[in-house]
Amino acid sequence: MSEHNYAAVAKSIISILPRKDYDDESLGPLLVRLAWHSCATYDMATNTGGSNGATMRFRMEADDEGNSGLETGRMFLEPIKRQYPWISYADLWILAGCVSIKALGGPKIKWRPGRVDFVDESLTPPNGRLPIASKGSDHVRNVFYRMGFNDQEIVCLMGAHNLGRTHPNRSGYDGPWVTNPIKFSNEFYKLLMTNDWQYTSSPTGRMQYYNHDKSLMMLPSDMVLVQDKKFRKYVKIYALDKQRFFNDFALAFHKLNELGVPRR
Ligand code: DDH
Repeated sequence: MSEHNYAAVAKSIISILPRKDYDDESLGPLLVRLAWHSCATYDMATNTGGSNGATMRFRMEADDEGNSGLETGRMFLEPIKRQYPWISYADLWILAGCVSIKALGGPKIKWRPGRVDFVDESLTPPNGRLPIASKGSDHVRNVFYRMGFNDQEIVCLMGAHNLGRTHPNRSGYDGPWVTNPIKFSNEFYKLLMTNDWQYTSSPTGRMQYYNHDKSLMMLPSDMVLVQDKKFRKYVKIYALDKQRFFNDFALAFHKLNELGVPRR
């Protein structure tokens, strides 16, 4: 084991999560998305991208349209990085995501240190590898198959949309997915199975799904999970069995955050 005290870093991250002046009063969902997007550039065929390198520090990746808003997440972690300068950004961002999922009532995610921060900016993966919310099942499959995931893992990972919300000033979409966006649960799947969804324009003109009183939303890419028969099977399973969702999610999120990380 390394002499570095990662448990202390985790504790410090937990201490900054509650925030009265931010969204639903927790930074957790934003930090989960930061961890996800630092992994989601992975390409199995070339073994490039992924969380190793923390390449979102570099302008090109930071400016990828899909990463809009994540500078705020990185900024909130700066005091932690200053407190523990020995931890790499790459490890810190993933640790923050894992710790946030647990702190918001989700499963414990296995996490291992060892990611490094690339100095060479040319190792930044190309833009355009992140999923696009307006696209259909082919696109969703292409993105996740590129990372090495199967249909069950896709549906399971998308369950992270039990947390947080979309922001008109970031993605252009509007609203949270579930009634309590700072509690990890399987409500997302239960809601997907209802027929309460209207395809309507958000205030910024983005087409999305709202429920009857517009208090909840789904992205077109979320709705794909019930429109596509092969995906829908897993939505049903996770809607009915919260424990199975938690167990599968812990495995899939761990797999996600190990993609492209060199291990002996
Ligand atoms: Fe997501 N996501 N996501 N997402 N995501 C957004 C927010 C959050 C897509 C689009 C969006 C995953 C998959 C997809 C989280 C976690 C995960 C927003 C809103 C959009 C748009 C951003 C904003 O306006 O602030 C698309 C498309 C996909 C897809 O794969 C097809 C996955 C797999 C995860 C994961 O963590 C494993 C979280 C958490 C949020 C809430 C962020 C917040 O600030 O709150």
